[in-house]
Amino acid sequence: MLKGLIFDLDGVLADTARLHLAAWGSVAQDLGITLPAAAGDALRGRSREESLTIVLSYGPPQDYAPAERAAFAATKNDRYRQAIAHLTPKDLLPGIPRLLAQAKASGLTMAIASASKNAPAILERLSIAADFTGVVDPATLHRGKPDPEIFVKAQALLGLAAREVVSFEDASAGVAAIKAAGQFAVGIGDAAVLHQADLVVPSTAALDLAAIRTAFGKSVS
Ligand code: B16
Ligand code: MG
Repeated sequence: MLKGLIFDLDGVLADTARLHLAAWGSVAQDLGITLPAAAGDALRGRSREESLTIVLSYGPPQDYAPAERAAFAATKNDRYRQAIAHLTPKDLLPGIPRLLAQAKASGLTMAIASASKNAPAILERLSIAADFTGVVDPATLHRGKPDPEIFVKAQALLGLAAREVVSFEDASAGVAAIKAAGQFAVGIGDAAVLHQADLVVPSTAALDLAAIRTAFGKSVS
């Protein structure tokens, strides 16, 4: 029986993936690196440290000292935080307010499984922090997505079993993490990229709790 929903944040609840990309793009520009179009997908769902490695891989090979890398990551985060300071509830992606309302009305409990250390601040800006029973602290994780750890921890925060939750992701690494956790995965985006998901919708506007329940019911019966 479906008892809980677990959400990735960036690219699922809010369109912050473009803000991450813009902040990395400006840091890359400072370093004389131009990010290719593929960078958007490559950076989706990756931790800040992993993202920096990906950004630097688009430039000429160079050995940066740990302090330099930390400074690049801090600059990116400063610029990203300036961008998220302007978020309001209007920045929730289409279909998300309705889905959260449907979930609350039917008594489902909800948690956040975001790799972002800025997730609590973003939830406050979007005025949805109170909707979630738990937010996994990414600082406690040993491994990032596609490792299942973050989704297993989110499920534990809800006190539920894998077969009682549905998890939502926009990144292929995130969908892989959900499946490795043994949970039902709803992918949001390109079905070819998110082929491991149990159900894929092209955008958040197409999310509907009744349709998700139907697909979930078939998977557990
Ligand atoms: P921060 P998600 C991820 O969030 C983003 O998709 C990814 O682009 C970002 O690098 C990562 O969070 C870390 O974010 O630098 O704010 O700690 O998609 O897992 O909600
Ligand atoms: Mg995401």
